[in-house]
Amino acid sequence: MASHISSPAGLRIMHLCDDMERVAGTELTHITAAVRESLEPPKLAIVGRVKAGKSTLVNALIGAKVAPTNDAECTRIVTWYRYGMPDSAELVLRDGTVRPVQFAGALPEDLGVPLDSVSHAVVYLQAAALQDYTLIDTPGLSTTTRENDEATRRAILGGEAARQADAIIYVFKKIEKADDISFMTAFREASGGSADAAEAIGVLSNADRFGAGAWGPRDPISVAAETADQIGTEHAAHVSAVIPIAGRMGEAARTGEVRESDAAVLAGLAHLDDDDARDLEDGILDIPDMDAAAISRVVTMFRGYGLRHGRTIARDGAAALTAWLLERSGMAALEGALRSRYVGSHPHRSIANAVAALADAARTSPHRSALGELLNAARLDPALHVIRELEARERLAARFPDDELLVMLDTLMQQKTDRARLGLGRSASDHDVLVRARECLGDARGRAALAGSPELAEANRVMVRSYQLIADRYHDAANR
Ligand SMILES: Nc1nc2c(ncn2[C@@H]2O[C@H](COP(=O)(O)OP(=O)(O)OP(=O)(O)O)[C@@H](O)[C@H]2O)c(=O)[nH]1
Ligand SMILES: [Mg+2]
Repeated sequence: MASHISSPAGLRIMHLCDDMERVAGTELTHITAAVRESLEPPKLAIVGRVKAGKSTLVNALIGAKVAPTNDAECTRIVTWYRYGMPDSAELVLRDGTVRPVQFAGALPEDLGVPLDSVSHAVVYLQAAALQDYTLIDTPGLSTTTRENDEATRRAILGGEAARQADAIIYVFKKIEKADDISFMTAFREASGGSADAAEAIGVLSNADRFGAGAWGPRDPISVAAETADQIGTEHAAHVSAVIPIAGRMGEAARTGEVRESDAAVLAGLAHLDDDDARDLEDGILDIPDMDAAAISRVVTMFRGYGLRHGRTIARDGAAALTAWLLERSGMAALEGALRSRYVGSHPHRSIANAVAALADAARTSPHRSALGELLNAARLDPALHVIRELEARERLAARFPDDELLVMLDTLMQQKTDRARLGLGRSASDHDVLVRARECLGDARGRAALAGSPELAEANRVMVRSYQLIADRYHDAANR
């Protein structure tokens, strides 16, 4: 199976589990299995009625067109998108067997087994978003094919899966229907009603076609925002928020579909008034001196909203047009909401909990001294320094909730590169990183010496090591 843990700390814990199993045999496997599972990113299931725009949203979040989308009913099996390399896929059958399946940018049309024998597919991709959460794309509810509807209910509500999905992204299309609400209620019940498992966030899709549509008198995205607020207020018991999304625009932006030539063609249509632009979309206007195939590609890509509002922006080129699509699509708002609700400090807390659980198990084991050595070595490993940062942060926050060191510790823990941890830009040289790390180290050492409380002293001592570890990483590189 492809490895799906991406953080150095997560990988270090996986190795620790391997090492402890080697020493203690099967005695510890129930603990190590639970620990391994706790390190996995939260699983978010995207559910909703057929053709609501679920797979389009999955692609927009992943930043690649991997989930098939179509105007006809399209997603046939529940598909998990997980972080992993190399890009690959496997089928998990209902009898529990797992078999590899070819993956060349998409799952094959013919899976080689009857569809009804498949529980779900798992696709491994190296996409940054999947480091934070696993996405589960599902066939539409209330579909014309009963089997698909049942497959979704079984996957999301039945036995295993309701517990496996940590939260759902519920995609409403237009106004919510009674079915939508009953499905969310069923999910909440199937997950045992526990607050964590029953989380749901709503997405109101097709925002670019709301109200009277892209060519109507009001901006459809504003109309969608109002409707999203109404649904959110009315169904606050079921969804924590409802966010309006133009998923197709988000998908085009995030997957880098817009070429410089597309921007040029769209900009070439800027002189048309809205009526003519609309006629062009409806195929009843020809523009003789422009390439018909290029126009057709652009009209299909920017259907409606982009064609009406994007033509002037297109003059600034593909990058500007992509940034505009992204902004109008609402994707950033959705990603922010997912991050704050489901990612947060989760990785560090689960790392700390994992070590605590393994230490507990080791204490009562006949192999405790050998296991204790493995644990100690792991605790001293730079990859797990983040646990010390988290513990120092929690102790400090309990006593001084507004202390400015908390922000510095958060930056150290949450940023993914050393440059960002030090507040430096991406263009900073290795030498700059080394100099800055040493400055920060000196400051932290000074504060530790003068600290007026044990919590402050400890937080600063932990930060001394944090900056020392960064300096060590850059010492050789900077002197080369
Ligand atoms: N204009 C517009 N079209 C969208 C949007 N989201 C999806 N679409 C289009 O709607 C069609 C259906 O989208 P899908 O993502 O396949 O819908 P789905 O919910 O996954 O459908 P099933 O898997 O069959 O249930 C596709 O042609 C998409 O391009 C959107 O926000 N705006
Ligand atoms: Mg789909």
